[in-house]
Amino acid sequence: MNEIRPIEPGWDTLDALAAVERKLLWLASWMIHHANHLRPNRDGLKVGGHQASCASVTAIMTALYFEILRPHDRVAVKPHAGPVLHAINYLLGRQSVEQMAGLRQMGGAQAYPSRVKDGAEIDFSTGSVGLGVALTSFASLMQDYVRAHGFVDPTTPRARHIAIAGDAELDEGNIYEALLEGWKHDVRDVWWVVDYNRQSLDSVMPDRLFGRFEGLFRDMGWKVVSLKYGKRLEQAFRLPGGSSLRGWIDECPNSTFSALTFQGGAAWRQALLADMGKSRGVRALIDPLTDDELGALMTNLAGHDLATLTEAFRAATRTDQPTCFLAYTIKGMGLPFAGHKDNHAGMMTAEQMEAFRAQMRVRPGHEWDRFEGLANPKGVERFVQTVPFAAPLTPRGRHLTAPTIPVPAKLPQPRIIGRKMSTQAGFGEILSEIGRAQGETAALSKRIVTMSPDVAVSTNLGPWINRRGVFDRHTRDDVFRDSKLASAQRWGMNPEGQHIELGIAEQNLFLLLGAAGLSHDLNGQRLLPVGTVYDPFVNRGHDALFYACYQDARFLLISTPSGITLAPEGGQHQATNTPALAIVQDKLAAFEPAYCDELAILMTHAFHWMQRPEGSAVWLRLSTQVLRQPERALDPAAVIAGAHWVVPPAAGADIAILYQGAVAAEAEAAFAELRADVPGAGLLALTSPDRLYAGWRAAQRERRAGRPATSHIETILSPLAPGAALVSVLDGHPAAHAWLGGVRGSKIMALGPDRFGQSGDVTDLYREYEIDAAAILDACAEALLRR
Ligand SMILES: Cc1ncc(C[n+]2csc(CCOP(=O)(O)OP(=O)(O)O)c2C)c(N)n1
Ligand SMILES: [Mg+2]
Repeated sequence: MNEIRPIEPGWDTLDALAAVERKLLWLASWMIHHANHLRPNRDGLKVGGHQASCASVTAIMTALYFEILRPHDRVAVKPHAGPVLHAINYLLGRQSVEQMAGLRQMGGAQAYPSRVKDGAEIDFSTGSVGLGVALTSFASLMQDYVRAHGFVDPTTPRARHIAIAGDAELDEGNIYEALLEGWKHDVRDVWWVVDYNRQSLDSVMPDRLFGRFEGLFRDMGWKVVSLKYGKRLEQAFRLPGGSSLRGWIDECPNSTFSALTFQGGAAWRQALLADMGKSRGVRALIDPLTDDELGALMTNLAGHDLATLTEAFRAATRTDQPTCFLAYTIKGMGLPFAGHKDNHAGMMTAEQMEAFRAQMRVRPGHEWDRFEGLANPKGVERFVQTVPFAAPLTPRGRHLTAPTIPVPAKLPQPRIIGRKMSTQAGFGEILSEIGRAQGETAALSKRIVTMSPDVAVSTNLGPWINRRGVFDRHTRDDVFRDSKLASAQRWGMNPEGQHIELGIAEQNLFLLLGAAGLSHDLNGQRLLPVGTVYDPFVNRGHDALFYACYQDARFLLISTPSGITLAPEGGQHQATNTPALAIVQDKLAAFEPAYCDELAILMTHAFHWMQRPEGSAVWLRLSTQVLRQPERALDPAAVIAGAHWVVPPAAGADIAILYQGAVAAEAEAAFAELRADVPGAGLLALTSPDRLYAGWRAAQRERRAGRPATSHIETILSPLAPGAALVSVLDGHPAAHAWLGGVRGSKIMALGPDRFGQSGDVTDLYREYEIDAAAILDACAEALLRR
């Protein structure tokens, strides 16, 4: 099965791979050493880096990148192996010495691979362990999606989606959520290659864990390929005494194996002879070997054996079943702290590095040279140029592009004016109208893909789904419909469907939004993903949301219903922190409309903004609060910028009421009374404290740079008297508004629930949490008095 190809007389591909592996081990170690010891350190902080983690996975990455991968494959590399990835790209001519020498320095290579900061050679950012691994499964699902919808030329080769994972990543719960979801969707073209060094950050893993992983993966329909021993050990096992040796290693506790690895050949000999010196054939196996040779034999695990690795990867030709390779490795392999339980952040000392340099035959001053110290540098150079992965995916790197999908100036809209309806219902109706795919919206409609973690119907995605169908690679009938049982919801699945239904796992929603939101870049096909989730459970998936934003994925998040307005549902379902979260999350433009006319403007904007190079993902926080929809003319630019006057203040007015979202009616009621006393007062609708704050900060930066700039919030508050009182209200923590007082030095009374909610009706809860009209009026009175 193995295809060891001669390159030149006496030299074949395995020799070349071994040379590359050696070079990568040196470069990754040197990069980290350089960052920590050879650069000026201005703040005295540890720079850090993971030489042992890199050494653990170097052979695996060598085999993959220099033999197995094809340019269209997509890889998530475990975060702490970033330096190996940079070294690989360097050997392939796609990374600079400056970047590597700047590892963990501003402007240099990032600590952990970053799509955005490290540029176009990185397929997936990693850093929060477990997420990059799971993302490969969702990215593969989205590959199937774009192909099933006919967006991709079917002759384009399918990408394998590969995660190179640390074994401790398998402790993360999101891995198992992703495995289950992957099973449901019958994912394929996925490989997870586990660097099975049986060490995490703190220590050696318990032995009891082994065997669990294999069973778990198999239960989820995966093929598991356990790669335990390298060729030399396998050969020794076949000799007399070999079966005893194998039995001994198989039984050896992880911590003993690690400790012996660290201690080296003499310790191995002592342990082996103590345990099986009398077993037939064992001495004949061991005695002829020097200590070094014995140490090398005992640590000849498959994850460091290029022949075993390439053979196993090449043999995995089935694409229809995801495959997990459990490749046994030693953390720190080839370095002085190999196997030591404390080696995670361990770093070679200057003396150890010098010894390592001598071993690698690297001359001082030539540390960054590509092929320095190799026996056959020219041969390796030629080999590197011919590996399949060396063919660039695009001339600009691995990030693809896709044209923008035209968005009509105005989305088709249901009749809204005069009706009593909520923003959540409005969202469902607008999306349903888009789903008709008539005229100008046809193109937009085709590229929208919705997704929800088991809350599609209760977040009003139902009408859209009825029009566009549920996605599945296989056609599955809707049993209720076929049996003529009444249901408002069609649930037949087919490859043309445009809704992806997930189980209740919010991390999966955000990972899928992340994968779908990178489709333009990964598949060269733009999608407009729309995900719905209950607002409080944004918290449940927040790390994955943060992760999706960090990768600059583009999607529309709808969180609904929200706040204590969920009244009877009680405190666990009432998130008050999300409006503040919306402000502080980068690469996510967040809005909270109160009325459906604002919502329509914001949805149109979202489909634009998601596609703009300078844009971002968009978040709309919606509500089930029913409000009578006004007839009025809105300035879309103001709604998008974050605030518009419902009733503009008189010039020099002393007070304004500001509201956000579902509490609009309370603000209006309070305002009507306030106006009787203070005729010039203003009523301001806040559609996005997030955009207002971002705009204010941007204007401040401009002004500091000496350029004139005025932000929307400064402009819109400018008719008020200097120091005018602001009374603001939202169904969320008032910290989201507190900053508004700083814009013009106004007094601000920010109202909003700042304690856990509870069951009740809106009347009781708004009173209890002081966001009803009476509370707003009290705040106005206090604010005016204090002036
Ligand atoms: C979500 C998350 N929690 C904690 C960490 C800190 N951390 C970084 S690496 C690591 C251990 C990783 O062990 P493993 O995946 O086995 O990697 P390896 O042994 O190959 O270094 C931890 C806990 C992290 N990066 N992400
Ligand atoms: Mg590990």
